[in-house]
Amino acid sequence: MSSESKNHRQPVRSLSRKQSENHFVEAQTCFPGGVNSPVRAFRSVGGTPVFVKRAKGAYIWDEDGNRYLDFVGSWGTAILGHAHDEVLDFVKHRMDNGLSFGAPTKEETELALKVRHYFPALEMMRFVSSGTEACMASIRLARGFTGRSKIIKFEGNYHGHGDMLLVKAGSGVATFGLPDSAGVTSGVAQSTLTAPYNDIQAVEALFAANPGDIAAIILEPIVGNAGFIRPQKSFLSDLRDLCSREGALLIFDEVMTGFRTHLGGVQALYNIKPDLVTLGKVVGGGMPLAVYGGRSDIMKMVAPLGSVYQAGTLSGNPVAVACGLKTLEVLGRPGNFAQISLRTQELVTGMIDIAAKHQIALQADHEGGMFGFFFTKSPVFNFTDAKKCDAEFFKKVFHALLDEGCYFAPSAFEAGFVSLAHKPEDIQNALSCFDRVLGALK
Ligand code: HOZ
Repeated sequence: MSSESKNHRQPVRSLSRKQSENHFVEAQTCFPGGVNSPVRAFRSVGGTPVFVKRAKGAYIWDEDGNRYLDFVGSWGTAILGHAHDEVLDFVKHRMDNGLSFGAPTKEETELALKVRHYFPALEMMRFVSSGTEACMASIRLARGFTGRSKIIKFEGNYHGHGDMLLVKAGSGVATFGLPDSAGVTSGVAQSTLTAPYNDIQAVEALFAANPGDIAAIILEPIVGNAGFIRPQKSFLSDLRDLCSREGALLIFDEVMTGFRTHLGGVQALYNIKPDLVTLGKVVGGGMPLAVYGGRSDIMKMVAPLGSVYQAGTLSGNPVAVACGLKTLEVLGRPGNFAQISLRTQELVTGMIDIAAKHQIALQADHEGGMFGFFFTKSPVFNFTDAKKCDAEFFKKVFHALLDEGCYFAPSAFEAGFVSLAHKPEDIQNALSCFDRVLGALK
């Protein structure tokens, strides 16, 4: 048993977070809601966000010195665990050569070849700095390539905060129950058509009503931003067939699922070849790096080869590339991904058993190192189903788990993540906490 795990705290009902509270008061004078990304503000669960001082392995520590077993992992980014020694050494070494050049480096190509090894659909690619950028650029490219203007996305799917994608979006938009975002013009929003996830008939109806107008379908091939929702039966292959038939592009947003549900993403799991793909989070290993890419005939339309413009000073940043390179190297070592998957499976099957023991309705699922759970009786196939979950009960469970030293996403509509640093005893500790919490709250 690791010393981190051995020392896992015994249950306490309330942790002091005085320092976090003080920092939160001050942060609110600087940042809207005191945060730089909305879900972090804890608004949907109430209370004070945990102000993180440091993180190592499967744990984070707050400014009050409390330690938490982390199932957020920087929203999936920290797949090796936090501050992995080999990654840190490699990144520090790279930093000695400079932080940003705004010019090409050989390491960018090394990383691109690694990405293509796992994701052969990315025949050519571009590095950008965030998943938002990757998705925005992929939509512009799909429109440029097809000469069509409309896109289809799914309710509760989140593809970053580009205007055209903030329509019936997931993540913070779903968490806070916002209809859509103010500031997105109706002209822009009108070009975004939406359908319920897992509903191929609804998508077919959109194509029938908009003949020759639809440039692309973009989706999370396993949803993480409305909680964890799996594609049913032939949904992904039906979308593939439909796009091919209609001359529209199929875009898999694997920012969350890439290298996370499978080393080759959901496209490898379900054996589907999308036309364009977006990646983020794991690919940068904790540094701001994301990717979009796909068929080379499409990617050749990107400037300077073609007429679709996209650029960025920090694109392909050398420190971020180094972090991504080492992260993927460690992740790809024999047995590592299987270990993450096994820990995740142990967690989720344990949660299901515990909920059953306490007669609490729970739907939970997992793939690779990603998981999700809803407090609801019925299976969840789309965002409408997800919204039927008991969000009030979730809040109580969330806070009780936090007080037990387990940090889960502060939203009923976000996925959770397990890393290589999570040991069997960490999972057992988390399950003991879950058992105590459900026992106390039922
Ligand atoms: N959009 C992220 C979760 N799906 C949250 C980002 C953050 O708060 O860091």
